[in-house]
Amino acid sequence: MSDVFPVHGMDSVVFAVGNAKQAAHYYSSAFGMRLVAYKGPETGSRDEVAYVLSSGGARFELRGSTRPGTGIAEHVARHGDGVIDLALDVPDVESAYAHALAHGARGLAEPYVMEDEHGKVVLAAIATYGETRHTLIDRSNYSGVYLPGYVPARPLVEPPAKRYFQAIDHCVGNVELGKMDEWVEFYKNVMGFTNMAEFIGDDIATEYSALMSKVVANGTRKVKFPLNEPAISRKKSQIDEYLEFYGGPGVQHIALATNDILRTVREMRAAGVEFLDTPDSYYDDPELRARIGEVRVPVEELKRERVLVDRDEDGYLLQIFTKPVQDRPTVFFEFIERHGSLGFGKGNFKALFEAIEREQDRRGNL
Ligand code: TYF
Ligand code: FE
Repeated sequence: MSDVFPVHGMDSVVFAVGNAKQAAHYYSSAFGMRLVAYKGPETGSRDEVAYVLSSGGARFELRGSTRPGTGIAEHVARHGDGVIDLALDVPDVESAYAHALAHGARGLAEPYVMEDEHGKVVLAAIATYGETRHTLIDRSNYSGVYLPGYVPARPLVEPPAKRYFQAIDHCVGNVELGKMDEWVEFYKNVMGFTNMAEFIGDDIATEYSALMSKVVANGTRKVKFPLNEPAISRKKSQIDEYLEFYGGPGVQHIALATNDILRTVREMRAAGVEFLDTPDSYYDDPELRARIGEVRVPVEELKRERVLVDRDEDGYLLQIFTKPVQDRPTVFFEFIERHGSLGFGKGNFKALFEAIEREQDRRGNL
């Protein structure tokens, strides 16, 4: 079967932030990321600054502005800190862009080339939910640190002896009530993505989750995009809370793949990162113990770090969620250690959503 929209993987996640200089410090000191590239007034970029950080194959770009009225400043004024771009590494930008537009995508930038002494990069961009975009990028003929216009940069702090995560596992979008299926269709038509088995339907939604969710992925399953919409519920859905505070649809969480979630959580907690709490009863439940069977560490160690565990027919996964990482109750992160399972922690949805709702209550949600 031929892939209509070949994708190698995630290229980077781009954030618009109110203060990129301080955000770069946070992602260095608390997420263990390594600053690799920079642009700003010193390098000829008068209005915008950008810090590019990496951890293994995961790359974040943090963009800020030096003055009012820039695209970044206005995005931050509307949405607070948030994700503006889920950039995709594609082998052929022109054909990907043409395919996307022919199948209903809104173009934001026609294919163009950026060049310097390190070679050339081909880019294009299409719109997705809210004000989020997908830049399509091919840097296979480029050997510079990031893009033309950026200069290499040294780590801001000594990176940890072992990185805390090495890849972007999935990126989740929150869309408006009734729009989830439209966005699922968008990814199917425009990118040739297909549904993954894991979803939260109205049966689960009404019982405890207050959201519905479906997952689309590319053919190799390297790029996975779950999409959430709010469900009618007793209290305000966590998705409605996001939509209200973000000011519309946008990226809800970025899941980062780790090989040692216990160390990652321990060290990140020590650096001041806040994770959602899980009650002791989750770990003491005999049904959970029976369901998960043997995992690589005793359940007591998971309990100590509040790490969740789920098992399906393919294997198991360990996961944990941070609290929102900016002033608004919007974007958060997930850390995930997969051992065979391709799922998203379906068995944890109840415990997870109860933990999220406890946080919503603390923020005064009715
Ligand atoms: O990505 C996922 O599907 C899981 C579960 O609001 C999840 O991480 C789903 C919705 C949500 C928070 C987590
Ligand atoms: Fe997730």
